[in-house]
Amino acid sequence: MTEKIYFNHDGGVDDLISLFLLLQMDNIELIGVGVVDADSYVVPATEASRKIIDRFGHGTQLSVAVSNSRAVHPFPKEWRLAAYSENSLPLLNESGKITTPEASAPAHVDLFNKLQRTADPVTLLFTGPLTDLARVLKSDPSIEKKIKRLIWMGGTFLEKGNVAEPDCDGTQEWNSFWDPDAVKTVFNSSVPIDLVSLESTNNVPLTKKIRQRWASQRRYPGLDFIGNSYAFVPELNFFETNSTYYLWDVLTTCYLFDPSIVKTKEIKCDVKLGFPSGGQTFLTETGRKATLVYDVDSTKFFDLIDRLAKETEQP
Ligand code: AGV
Ligand code: CA
Repeated sequence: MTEKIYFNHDGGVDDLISLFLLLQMDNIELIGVGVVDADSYVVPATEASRKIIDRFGHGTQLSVAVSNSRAVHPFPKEWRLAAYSENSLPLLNESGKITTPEASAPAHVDLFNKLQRTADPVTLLFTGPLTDLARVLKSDPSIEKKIKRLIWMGGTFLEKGNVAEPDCDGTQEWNSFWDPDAVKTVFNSSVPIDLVSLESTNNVPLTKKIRQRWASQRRYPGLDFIGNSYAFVPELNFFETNSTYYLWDVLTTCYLFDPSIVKTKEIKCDVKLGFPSGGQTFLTETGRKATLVYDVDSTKFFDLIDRLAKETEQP
């Protein structure tokens, strides 16, 4: 049976690649897409999403909903700008028009409506902040029963997160830091959660070697799209910097397709609120249950990306 998926992302380079990969998966049915103004500017990120569905969606009929959720802690502008580059890729602009429409409702309402109308429970894939989901759960807690599970790229239980801002203590992961209260609201629900946190994503940095692997296969349009998209962000060279890119969301999306590429364990966790640790996720016996993805078989992972991207079209 195909699994119904609603995808809420925040327009980063790996969010958009995740959308492309989702459209290649034959074991899922994508029922909705929402875009948040977080690690991107939402206008180009939404247009790019619509163009990716047009170009790589194999005729999938979808609309893309724009979120009106706003940051508690905004992302650095330098990172958000990549959405303009993505939206300008010649590969996405060959036809000069966009067919996939923008949804009429804002993203949290679009999600709510789709959950209300569904007969079978839906799996939620979130690769940005949880704000839209928190708003849905607050507006009607009984909607929970329509959610099969949430797969979220966010949080970390390591000592060091990936936020380097003056108003935090450096323990947070960015998607959690953007809106800590939203994480708390979702943790307080009884929705089953799979967390793809920095524990596993730290094992899959973007490297020169992986760029070369994609470049040498650019005759496949899907791998050309992936290689061009990652060209907008820096790889890991000699040491990690604040901008070093990892395959955070792409790992999360591939885990949905094939959980055998990762290792998981059951945990109990909570999230801190307020200054200076707001957004820090931590383990506690009194916390909520979650499944933590903490390791990945990188060979299987990169092979899977190739396989999905090559199936879309032969050169
Ligand atoms: O914390 C990881 C999340 C993922 O959803 N994002 C990027 C991925 O889309 C935020 C982020 C952390 N470090 C970054 C980020 C960086 N160096 N560049 C861009 N975004
Ligand atoms: Ca993201």
